[in-house]
Amino acid sequence: MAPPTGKRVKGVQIFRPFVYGTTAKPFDEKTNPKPPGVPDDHTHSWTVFVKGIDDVDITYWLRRVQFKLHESIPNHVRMIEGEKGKPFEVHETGWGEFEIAIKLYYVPESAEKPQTLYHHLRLHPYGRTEAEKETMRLAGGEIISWAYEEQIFNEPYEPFYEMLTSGAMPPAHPLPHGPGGVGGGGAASSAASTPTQPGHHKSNSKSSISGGGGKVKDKDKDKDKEVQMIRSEGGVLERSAMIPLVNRPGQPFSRETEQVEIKKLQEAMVKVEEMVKKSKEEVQRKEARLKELKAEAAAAAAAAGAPAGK
Ligand code: SLL
Repeated sequence: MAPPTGKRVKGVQIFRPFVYGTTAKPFDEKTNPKPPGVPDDHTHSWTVFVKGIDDVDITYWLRRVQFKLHESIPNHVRMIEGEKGKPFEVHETGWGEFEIAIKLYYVPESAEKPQTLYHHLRLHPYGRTEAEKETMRLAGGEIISWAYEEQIFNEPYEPFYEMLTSGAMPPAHPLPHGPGGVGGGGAASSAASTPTQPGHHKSNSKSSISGGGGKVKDKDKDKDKEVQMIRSEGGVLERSAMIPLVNRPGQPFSRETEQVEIKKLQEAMVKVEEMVKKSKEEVQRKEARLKELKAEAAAAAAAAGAPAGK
């Protein structure tokens, strides 16, 4: 690998959201028939993947991904090369759950060493409670186990910083089948009713955004407006650090989810505080009782007239 050129951009951290995980489905004659050639003991089809949030392209920072599967699987080490706008993924069939090692190889310009994540393939409903498992069972038999993650690039080299921060743009043409580039009020307003269509991006519009915060810093006001409208629907810009505002089917990681989680944490904190308060009161009651008992014992000893310590 050629050594990276240029200096590091001091004091800058760029992060890029991504999602990884597994999706599994039991074989079923009607909903998921077993393809010919699949061994009898295989019960599920499953996929393991790494992809951009909202399906945006991430191959400008992630070059390839190695998935290390269970050794019982033929060719259990799979290297997947990045293809622009497509997830890194492996489709398989099998009967058992296991830990998958997911090794991320970055673009050479980043000069980053590969990094490994671990993910447990789930085939069966899981959760802390029976109710959680039941919810999964009801979801059409599909078992999803996905994680949101943020890749942080600390003080990137200048050329890589350019790659990371230039060219933020809408992820899709706002008109489903419209020809030409993005632009014009009509296109922008239809974007509001047509959420992002990954893989259909043709535009060269050059809205750039700051990697750290995800704010538009373009001079072109019309483009800004268009970007804002797409954002307001929860879609994210390509080459950005944005997180969708709202959930859509198959896209559970958003500000909306974050708010729900924050609310759950706040409620849990209130509960914990109540429990701590009750425990403290209980300790106080017990201490008071202990004091009483000690006083009673001392009084009894004094009444018996026994000399202390004998
Ligand atoms: C278990 N420790 O016992 C795990 C191992 C292995 C899963 C699970 C084989 C697929 C194939 C397969 O599903 N292995 O033969 O291609 O649950």
